[in-house]
Formats: sequence, structure tokens, C-alpha cells
Amino acid sequence: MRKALLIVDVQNDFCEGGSLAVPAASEIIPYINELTQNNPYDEIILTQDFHPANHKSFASNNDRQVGDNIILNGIPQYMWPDHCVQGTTGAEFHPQLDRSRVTHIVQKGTNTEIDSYSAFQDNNHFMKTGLGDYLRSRNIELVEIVGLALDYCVKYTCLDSVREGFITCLHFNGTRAVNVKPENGRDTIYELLQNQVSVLA
Ligand code: VGL
Ligand code: ZN
Repeated sequence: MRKALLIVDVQNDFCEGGSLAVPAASEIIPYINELTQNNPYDEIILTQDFHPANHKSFASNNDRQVGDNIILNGIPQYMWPDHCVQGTTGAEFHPQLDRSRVTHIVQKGTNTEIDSYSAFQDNNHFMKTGLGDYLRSRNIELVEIVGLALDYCVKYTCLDSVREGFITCLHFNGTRAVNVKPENGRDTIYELLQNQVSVLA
């Protein structure tokens, strides 16, 4: 069976010291490096949250506070701090991530008007990123997922991977949640299990 490893948003802004830091994020990097170094994946794919500076998911671009919710083009949008702005260090991949075996990179969140948590499509289900077609063109059947953040981009990427027809597994030790309270991402794990995502521990 041909398999891909999908490494979601392991970027400086989501790691310790970044503008949208996920607690203990960098702990997953040695785990991910070990996976890529010791498994014969047919594809190793990085996703990169890659926003223009005027992106509408930023509180600063809507005269809002971080943590507010607004309606953006008809759907709810959480107000984030500025993060992963194109051309900044925060948008770059974490320097400790071993990228030597990476075969493909998917950028998302590039349209100012709409956020994109999933690596497959935007939150309005309006535009596909092309990742599903890319994986099918490489005859990938199984997708293993790691990265940040479990409760946002990893979750929606896992759910869409199932919808796109791939056997989908999440590595529990290769992800961390941005909201560690109240349940440290456990509700997300249950939701994934209910939706045909296997969780490897
Ligand atoms: C993410 C919030 C905003 C993520 C991206 O990668 O989980 N979260 N943009
Ligand atoms: Zn973002």
C-alpha cells in the first residue's frame, strides 16, 4: 500500500516563542524526524500556513480582540493574532524539522478573505488546495498525519483526508493542541475516532 506522511504547519509561529505558540510544540519534532528517517514513505508532504499581512483571520485586520468571533463571508471566524505572515521568520518551518526527504509542499491561507484550517480546502469549502489530486496522482492510499495544531489544522486535515477517500491515521505523539484546557485535545481525538480516523500511539 502506498503511503504518505503529511506534516501539518510545523512553523516557527506555532512553536515556543512564536506569535501563536502551541504549548510544548517542539517536543513533536524529534518524533517526526524519527518517522521520516526510519519509514519508507512514498511521499512526505509539508503544509505551510501562509497568510498575506492583511489576512482577515487576524484580529488586527478587523479592529477586534484576539479570541473574538466574527462572521467572515458568511461563516464564523475566530480572531487570531497575526501569524505565519508571508516573508516573515514566523512563517518558516521550524529549523529542527528534517526536511531532507520532503517531496511536496502545500501552502494554505493565502486568500485574504478566507481561512484554511484543512490542508485540502478552505473553510468555506470553496477552493481545493490540490492536495487530494496530488495524492491520487501518486496513487497514495494511506495518509499518516502529524503536526500543529491538533484542535485546528490537524483536525480538519484528518477529517478531509477521510472524505477524500484516504485511509487516515493520526500519530498521537506527533501532535499538540493549542487549547490545552479543558481537555488537552481529547475531545478532538474522540471526534476523529468517530469519523474513521485511526489514532496511532
Ligand atoms: C492554525 C490557527 C490559525 C493551525 C492555523 O495550524 O492549526 N491555527 N491558523
Ligand atoms: Zn492561520
